[in-house]
Amino acid sequence: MDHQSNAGGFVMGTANEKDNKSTVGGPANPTGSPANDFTRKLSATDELAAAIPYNANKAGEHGEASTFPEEGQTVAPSDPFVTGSTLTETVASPKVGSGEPRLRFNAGNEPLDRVRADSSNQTLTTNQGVPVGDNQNSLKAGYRGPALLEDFILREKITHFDHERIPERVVHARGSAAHGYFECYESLAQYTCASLFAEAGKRTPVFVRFSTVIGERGSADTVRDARGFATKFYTDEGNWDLVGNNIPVFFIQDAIKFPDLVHAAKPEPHFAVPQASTAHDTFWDFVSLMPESTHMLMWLMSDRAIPRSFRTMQGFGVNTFRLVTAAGESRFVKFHWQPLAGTYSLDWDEAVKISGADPDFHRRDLWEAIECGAYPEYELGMQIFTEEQAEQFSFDVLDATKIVPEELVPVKAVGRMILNRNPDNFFAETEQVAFCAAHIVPGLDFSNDPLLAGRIHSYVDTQLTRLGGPNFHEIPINSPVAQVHNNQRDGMHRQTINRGRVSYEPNSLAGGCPFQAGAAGFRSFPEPMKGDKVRGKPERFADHYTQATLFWNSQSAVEKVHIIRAFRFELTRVQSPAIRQRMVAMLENVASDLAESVARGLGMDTLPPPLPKALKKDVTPEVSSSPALSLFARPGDGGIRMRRIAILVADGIDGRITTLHAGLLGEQAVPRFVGARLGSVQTTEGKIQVDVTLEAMPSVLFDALVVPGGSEGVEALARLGQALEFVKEQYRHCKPILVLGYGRKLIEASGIRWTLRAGGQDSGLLHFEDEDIGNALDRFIEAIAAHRHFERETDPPPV
Ligand code: HDE
Repeated sequence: MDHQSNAGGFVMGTANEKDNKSTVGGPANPTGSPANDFTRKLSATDELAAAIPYNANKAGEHGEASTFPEEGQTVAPSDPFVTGSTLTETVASPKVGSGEPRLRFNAGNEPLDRVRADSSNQTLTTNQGVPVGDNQNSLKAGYRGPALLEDFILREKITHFDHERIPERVVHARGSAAHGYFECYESLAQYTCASLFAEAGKRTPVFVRFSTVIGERGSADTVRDARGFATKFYTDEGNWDLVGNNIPVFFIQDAIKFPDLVHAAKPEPHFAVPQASTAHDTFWDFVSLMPESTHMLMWLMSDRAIPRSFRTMQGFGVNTFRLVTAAGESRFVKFHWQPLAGTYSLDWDEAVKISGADPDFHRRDLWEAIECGAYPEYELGMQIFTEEQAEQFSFDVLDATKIVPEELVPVKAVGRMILNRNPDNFFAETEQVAFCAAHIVPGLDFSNDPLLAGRIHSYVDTQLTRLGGPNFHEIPINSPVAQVHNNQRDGMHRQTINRGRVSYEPNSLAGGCPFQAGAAGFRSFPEPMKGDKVRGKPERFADHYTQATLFWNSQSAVEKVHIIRAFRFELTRVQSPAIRQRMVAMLENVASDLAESVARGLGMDTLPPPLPKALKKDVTPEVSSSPALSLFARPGDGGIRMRRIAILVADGIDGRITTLHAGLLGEQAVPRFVGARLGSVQTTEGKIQVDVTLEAMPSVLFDALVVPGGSEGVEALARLGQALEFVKEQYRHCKPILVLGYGRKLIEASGIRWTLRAGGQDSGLLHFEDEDIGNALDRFIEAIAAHRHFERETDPPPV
């Protein structure tokens, strides 16, 4: 026999010898010739190792050649058992499976069906599958005796319960999510080789989580805050997370300031107040010393920060990213989401009251819309531009406090996203989903935005604590639909059972697998780098005000009033006058009318001098106004789907109201009969059932109001304080109100005038006779589609 021996003294068979054996740990009962499976495996393994005599890729890892990485070297084994962990893998059982190894396959990437559980017609068990006979009583020594330590059923149940909570997200703790899909309009191959943009009609599953930033997990939905808009695209080349916000800029320019920002905004540490609000000293102290936050503050004080619904807000990638083609060409890109329902927001007074009436307002709205089949829809847009273009801009595209005005680079619509499935389980999906700014796919890449760099690090890191270790990618909601094959192993809560003994690369013992994809895999854009290693910012980052002014100039008169009021509210809550002064001094650099109005609102008699500017020279912006920055730029499709409409009812109202109710339902709106108590009310034509009560669903939870006719019913409503309050609040929040026949008495009893204070018609206050319901419906639908009727608004409100 001609054996080869290696340094470790092992004696291995050669490829020609089919009956060789390990001399270290041979089979307990060697069978000699003909070769048994064990010896066949040894020699076939050696065959496989011998087929890779050296690492042929090594030379390509260096110099120029490394920019086009080669595919890894592989050899197929002569028999599948060669790369298996064990020869006994063909032994089947209800636990280990079929006994047919699933080669080249990771079952962990199969659809979520694999982990969904339903208990219909099943008995209750412990976590070990043991049927539980009694789920009412713990085990005791006698009926009145002490509970026994041996009660493993009680102890398992309580122990699991004790550990049900996981740490909440450091920021964006409060959120709601849905499944859906993204559909590409056309091939974007000329800009990117990302597979999800490869062809028209291509669909990619998505999971989207919307969130507030500052509030804790149980905080209210309608607080003033930026909203997270994070989308996980389960592409066939891996997961891409577009972790954006509903505001296109951010407070800071460098990741190193993020902990400071969040500490300043979160509840003050000595007494943990206030919850989910920036209206306190530490926040305004910090931002007034950080003038780069001015632009973001303008957005944050606008109605963008109190959206009506997740369905009615835009989303933005914020940071500048890159698109990369198959040929390696790259352009910059900014991502935009546009809601098809249009952009609508709440009124501040309304938002505050909703926080009490229904803290889950946005969560409920998203859930109900999807359950009703009114699937939220958004269009994905891209602003695509070259580095040369970017160099010409008056601002730096690596500065996350700046937008690229649409006048400079238009937004190209590239596809649509539809959210058409609610999660089955909030914790398993919405709470455990782990978004990460570092999750990108071939065809996309990062820019050098220093905020983005910090984000690339932060998101994986935070999950290690929140989700308890490095295997959070295996949690079903996080695992890609693309197959996962690598040599990462072990760690807390590992799910994958990797077959075989190889967990390193290069290898020959697994035929080189899994092998590197080479040029077909992810390749970073080889952006040339120059410059000293420094801590500092480029000059253009020092322009803190030009785009804040651009935003201000682009707002309608109503939006400007709302911004002034928001500053007034927040700064009124600030205890320190010096901080208020500093903020007003900052706003003087944005617009003098803004600063003056805010100062007046704060009772300041004189304006402080403007804050000194960091940038001494003036910047000439490309545009001085950009209509797309107004919330009113996207009124939506004119429909009234999912708008909640209250119809006040009491015994004696005019029965023809049911025709109106049916008409509203026909438009996919959500009309509700609102009465003093549940049960039925008697109309002039029959009975109708009350859906909800004035106390359970107050005015702020509705988008519009109908006051029916019928003298007896209207008189009854006019005697109810809650009904009068209801009407007043609808009016105050500028919502459309349809009044039928005698219902006008309720309007008058509420102190509401039919005409505007400034004179002229109130387009949102409609009166029709009871028999004219057809016309009334048409006009009412138009008024609801217009959302709010701000011409009615005065400060302070008259009713
Ligand atoms: Fe985040 N951010 N962020 N962020 N962020 C997190 O990750 C962070 C930033 C955004 O629904 C955390 O899983 C740093 C900008 C969203 O689960 C954490 C910096 C934008 C979500 C984190 C930023 C965002 C997060 C907390 C500055 C808009 C919620 C929990 C360098 C483009 C995602 C978690 C979800 C969540 C870090 C700035 C959006 C701690 C360090 C700018 C939508 O990793």
